Amino acid sequence: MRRLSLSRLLPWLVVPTIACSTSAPIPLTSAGHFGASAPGKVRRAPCCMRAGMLQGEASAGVQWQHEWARGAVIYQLFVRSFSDSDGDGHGDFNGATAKLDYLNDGNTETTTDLGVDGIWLMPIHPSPSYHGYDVANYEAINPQYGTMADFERFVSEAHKRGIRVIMDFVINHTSAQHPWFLDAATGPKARYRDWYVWSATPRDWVQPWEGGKGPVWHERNGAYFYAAFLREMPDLNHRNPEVRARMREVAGFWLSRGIDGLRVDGSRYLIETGSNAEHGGQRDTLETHAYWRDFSSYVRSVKPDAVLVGENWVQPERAGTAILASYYGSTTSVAGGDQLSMSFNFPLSARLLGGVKDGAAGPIIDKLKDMRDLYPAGVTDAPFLANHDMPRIATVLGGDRRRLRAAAAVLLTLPGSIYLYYGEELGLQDGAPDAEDRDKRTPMPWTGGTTGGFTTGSPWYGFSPDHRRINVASEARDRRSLHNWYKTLIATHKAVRALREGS
Ligand SMILES: [Ca+2]
Ligand SMILES: [Ca+2]
Repeated sequence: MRRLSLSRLLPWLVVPTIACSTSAPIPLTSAGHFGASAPGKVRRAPCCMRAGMLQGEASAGVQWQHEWARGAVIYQLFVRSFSDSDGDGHGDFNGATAKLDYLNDGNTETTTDLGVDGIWLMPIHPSPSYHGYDVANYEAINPQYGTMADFERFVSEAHKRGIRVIMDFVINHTSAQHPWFLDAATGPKARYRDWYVWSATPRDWVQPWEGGKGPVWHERNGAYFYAAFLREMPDLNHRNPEVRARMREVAGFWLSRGIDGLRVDGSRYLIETGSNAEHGGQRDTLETHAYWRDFSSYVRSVKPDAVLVGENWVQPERAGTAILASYYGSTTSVAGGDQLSMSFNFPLSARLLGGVKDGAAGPIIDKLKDMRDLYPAGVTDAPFLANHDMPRIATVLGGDRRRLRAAAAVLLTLPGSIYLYYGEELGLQDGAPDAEDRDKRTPMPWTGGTTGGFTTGSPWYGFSPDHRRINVASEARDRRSLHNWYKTLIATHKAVRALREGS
């Protein structure tokens, strides 16, 4: 086991606002994996994980082959807000394809591109919402984003440049407009009735997260359906073998079209067994872990080099990290974990933001220690600063360039698959403070012009403030811009094996 000292690493990168409060080394295993014991040896884990392992250990599966993901830099892209090719004001696949060279031109000699290794596409399917997290047809492309041929060309052009493409897989629930739900809601004898979760009587459960107060049982035609998030997003019944088979089919449909991985939305909430208040049964259930073990085994069987990235949104404390650890599952029969191959590191994100804001590395180091103690050996982490559901980092840090540079430097020296949120590399802020989610998802400013080089028409939503200064064209020209700092950090991350692999 080699040792990597964060306090030695950071000054080398000239991080101006971080003051290390401790010089304690962060032990990592030789391949930069978290966990101090040998691969294959199961470390401390929550009881739900150990119980789940018994079943997983019985069936040795196909191994993951996604070594590419370790140290990869992946760019979260909202198609609607990235680039519009036809002037209707909504970003689309042809627009995104035209901008691929900005992300990675596939030529290692050039320094004009960001140099990312992958893209995470937020939902791309037909949906009644602008964001698409309520899918109305899992095997089609949102017509506002283009055609299936446009999508396939995007993936093929990305692959030509060495960019992998991960897509959002919204599996916990469908849209209330999905034909399955429209049928299910007609009555108890409907063909798709059992594809959703029904109760003849109302129940007083609430949303299963900290501070969750919203109701989750909603009346429709004299019965009550379960929806963890919103009435418009009814939960699928993943206990139903037909639903399980159908969602595997959906995953296979996209993996066979070149998709390199799935980002699974709401992955803690798949199968509910009782009220959260009384039984903790609306999240992290044994049944949910068993589901991911089965699903993971299926994905490995059809595309072993794919990744499964979980949105397990947990609290920043050590207990939250223990929950993330449990979603890797067992590493005994499957190296890297027999459930989700990684989870977004929400606890670390909170510590990164807090640490950079306060100029203190201690909370970050403490979290890295939690991970070392709790993660199974040999797994890959998925660190990030912020995503589409969180205030943008530039907003949190009040646009402070020194702190933004520090945040980027810490992020891009962490081991794991590193996720950037589009516009983060520019210092893009939210459209309005404390405003609605759309303000976290504003159009990408390519230039300082009225339509920002995003569209020739009228953008579907307003730009974030100051886009005449904060845009790709002007930052590309400025040697000292945040954009150029990101490019330098990504290039360094790729060139230095110790940064890429953490050892
Ligand atoms: Ca368009
Ligand atoms: Ca569910």
